[in-house]
Amino acid sequence: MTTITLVQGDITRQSADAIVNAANSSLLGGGGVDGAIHRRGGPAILADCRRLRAGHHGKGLPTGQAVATTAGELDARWVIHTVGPRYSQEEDRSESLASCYRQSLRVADELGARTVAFPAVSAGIYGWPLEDAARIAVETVRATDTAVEEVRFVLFDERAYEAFAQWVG
Ligand code: AR6
Repeated sequence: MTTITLVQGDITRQSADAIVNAANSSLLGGGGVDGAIHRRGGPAILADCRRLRAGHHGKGLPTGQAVATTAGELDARWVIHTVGPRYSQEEDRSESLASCYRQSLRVADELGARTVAFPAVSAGIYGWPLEDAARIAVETVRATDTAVEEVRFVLFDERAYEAFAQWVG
C-alpha cells in the first residue's frame, strides 16, 4: 500500500529517497521547480543530465517520460526528472500528465526508492489548471501498482496545497 501525504513547502528542502523534478525535454534546466532543484542540488545534477543527453537521451526526454540522476547536494539519493505536457485547451493531454506520475514511480521502483516527493507537475509554467493537475496526480498515484511506500506531494503555496487536499481528503 502506498501512503499519500501532502506537505506545503519547498521540495528542495525535503528529505526523501527520490525527489521528482518537473523538467523540460532538454533536461538542461529551466525555471520554476527545475531551477530550484539545480540551484540547491548543485552542478552534479546538470553533469548527470548532460551525460544522459550525450547517451541514450540524445534527443532529449519525451513528454510523459522519466529518468533518474544523482540528487547532488539535496537530501535525497536521486532526482527523477519527468517532462510534463504544456496545458492545451484544444487537446486533452491528461494521459500524458498521468504518464509522468506512472513513469516516475516505475523509475523509483527500479531504483528501490521507498519515499518519493513530487511537485505539482505542469501546474506552473506549463499552465495546467491546479484542480485538474491535482486530480490527475492523485488518481494516477492511487491507480499505480508500485513498491513505493510514501508518495509525498510537496506543494509550493497554500492554493496548491488546498487543491491537492480536495482529492486526498
Ligand atoms: N518546491 C515545490 N514546488 C515548487 C517549487 C519548489 N521549490 N518551485 C515551484 N514549484 P513549474 P511546470 C511549483 O513551473 O509547470 C521549467 O522551466 C509551482 O508553483 O516548476 O511543469 C522547466 O524547465 C507549480 O505548482 O513546472 C520547464 O520548462 C509546480 O511547482 C517548465 O518549467 C510546477 O511548476 C515546466 O513547467
